[in-house]
Amino acid sequence: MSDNKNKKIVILTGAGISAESGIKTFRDQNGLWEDHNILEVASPQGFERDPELVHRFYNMRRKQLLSSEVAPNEAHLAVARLQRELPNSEIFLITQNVDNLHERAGSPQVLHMHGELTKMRCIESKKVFEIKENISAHRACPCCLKEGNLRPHIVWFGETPFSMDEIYHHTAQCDLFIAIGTSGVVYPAAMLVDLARENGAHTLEFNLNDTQVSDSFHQHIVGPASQTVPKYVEELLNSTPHIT
Ligand code: BV8
Repeated sequence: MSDNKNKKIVILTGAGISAESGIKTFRDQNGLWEDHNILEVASPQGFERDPELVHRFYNMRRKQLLSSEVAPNEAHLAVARLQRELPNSEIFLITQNVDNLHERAGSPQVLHMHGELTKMRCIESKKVFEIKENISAHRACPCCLKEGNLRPHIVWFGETPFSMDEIYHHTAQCDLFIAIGTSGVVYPAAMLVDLARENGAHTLEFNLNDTQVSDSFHQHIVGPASQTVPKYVEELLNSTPHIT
């Protein structure tokens, strides 16, 4: 990473960054997919087949997220601190997570490539609405007043993630690509490290253990994100001169 130009950094987070906030990951022990058939609750076909089941799946997760038991952890706070304090840098935060913990930690910019738990959208108009309470399939949509037209504003399997052009643009331009708490199982997020590396970026993976894409990373920092990420951010901030 040369020092005489703005450092371009892309950070990609997954469920592992929210694990220590009490939010279940997908594929770990007692993860979300252990209790649910993925395609029943996280696919358009599943929603078509049983919208009530899918609404219940997201209502349960939204209720937990908005309860007092869940808050951003030290890893979310460290990412927000880096975004705010690292001089002469452009940091672009992409999350696969549908929780709002990066925003609540104070991150000034967050791109939710897989959508957001606190949002719903109209199937017809595509209008997006903030939502805090439980939704049922009989709820009339606020824009067309039709029952059954509201769906979670979530990217399901087989659907195209949001803002892929912007994601590819930043990833292909960055000097440093950091992945925090993702298993590297889900595409196209899992291939972003290869795009960054092909374009000369240094690549760094934070995880509890090896993942399916660990071989694509130059560097690994192993351990719980709430400990490893703040330590790394502190060191990076202390080692970065303020180029005036
Ligand atoms: C697409 C929203 C085309 C839902 C999610 C065959 C058939 C059909 C499709 C496919 C196929 N093969 C491949 C595909 C594509 C498919 C896919 O990848 N399937 C996988 C399962 C093989 N992908 C898609 O369908 C995507 N769309 O491909 O469209 C396209 C392609 C390119 C360009 C344009 C269009 C859509 C995928 C999005 C699906 N929706 N989420 C919801 O949340 O309910 S995916 C879901 O998995 C979450 O978003 C989650 O974020 C994501 C990835 O999981 P992770 O975040 O990595 O979480 P995971 O539990 O897996 O891992 C946690 C990690 O954290 C672990 O490594 C663990 O060690 C670590 N960890 C745990 N604790 C800690 C920790 N690390 C540090 N500290 C800790 N304390």
